[in-house]
Amino acid sequence: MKVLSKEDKMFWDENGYVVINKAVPPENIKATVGAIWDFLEMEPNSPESWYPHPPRPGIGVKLYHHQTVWENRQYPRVYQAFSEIWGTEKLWVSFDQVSMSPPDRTTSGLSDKLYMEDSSKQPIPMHWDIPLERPLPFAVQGALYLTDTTEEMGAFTCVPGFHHKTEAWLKNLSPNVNPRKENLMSFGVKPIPGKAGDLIIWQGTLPHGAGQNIAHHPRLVQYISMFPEKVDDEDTRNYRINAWRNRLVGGGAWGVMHELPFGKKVELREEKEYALGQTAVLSSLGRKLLGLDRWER
Ligand SMILES: O=C(O)CCC(=O)C(=O)O
Repeated sequence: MKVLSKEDKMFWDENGYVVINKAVPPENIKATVGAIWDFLEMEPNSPESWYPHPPRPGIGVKLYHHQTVWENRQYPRVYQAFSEIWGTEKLWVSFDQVSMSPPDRTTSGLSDKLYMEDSSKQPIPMHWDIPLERPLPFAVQGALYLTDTTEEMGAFTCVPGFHHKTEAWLKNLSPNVNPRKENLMSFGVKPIPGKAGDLIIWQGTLPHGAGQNIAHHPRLVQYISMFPEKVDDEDTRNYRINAWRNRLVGGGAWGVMHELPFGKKVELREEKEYALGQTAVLSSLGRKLLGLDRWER
């Protein structure tokens, strides 16, 4: 049974992103949300606990290998969506982190204005994660909403359709201009709302970021991407298995990038999850998505 309808595929081609509704079931969401709050040592209903001192460096949460995070990665509907986009079943999954963006607090209290013109106000300003040397590579990224997310709640934000123009835009920039420093907001950014359980998948050439949260509830997200397995790359396979088995940080924050020419392996580190966690149990699909078992050839 296909996950992406004909209309979804047309939407993907035209806009550079697509939303997969109910990509994972409510019990997965509940478990992941609980694990994130536990990991952060914060109370979901206690706003005072959301703003620790010293402040968190960003919205990212270094939870990579918890059982529930793996349950979402190995959920068949999530995998099916990526495999339809790539046109192959032989995929590996990235081990990206999760995030928690609390309502934006300025020194004078809760902010109530969405800064649609100033990307620097966003917790993740508009950017590309791919190298911008041409020809641009094909890469896909994904964000699984773990909370119902309105436009004002720090929704994923992108410039729909710009993936068609990125290459030409780069070509026309004068050589002394850094494309990553340009004001991407002027291209017409759009926040993409969604329900808990919705998975947004986007193309790497699409400028994107996390919007500012001016609502009253935190937004929680798990980042998930998949890419064709690296056949015969034993080094990367062992690196991935080690990261999963020992719950190490660094193994896949750039998982998607390992496919790309500039992808480099980040040194794996033992942090909080290493001490706290247990190695996640994988399904037969999960074992293949990690690289523990090989896809049939
Ligand atoms: O959190 C989001 O909505 C955007 C995430 C993002 O910018 C990224 O994964 O590169």
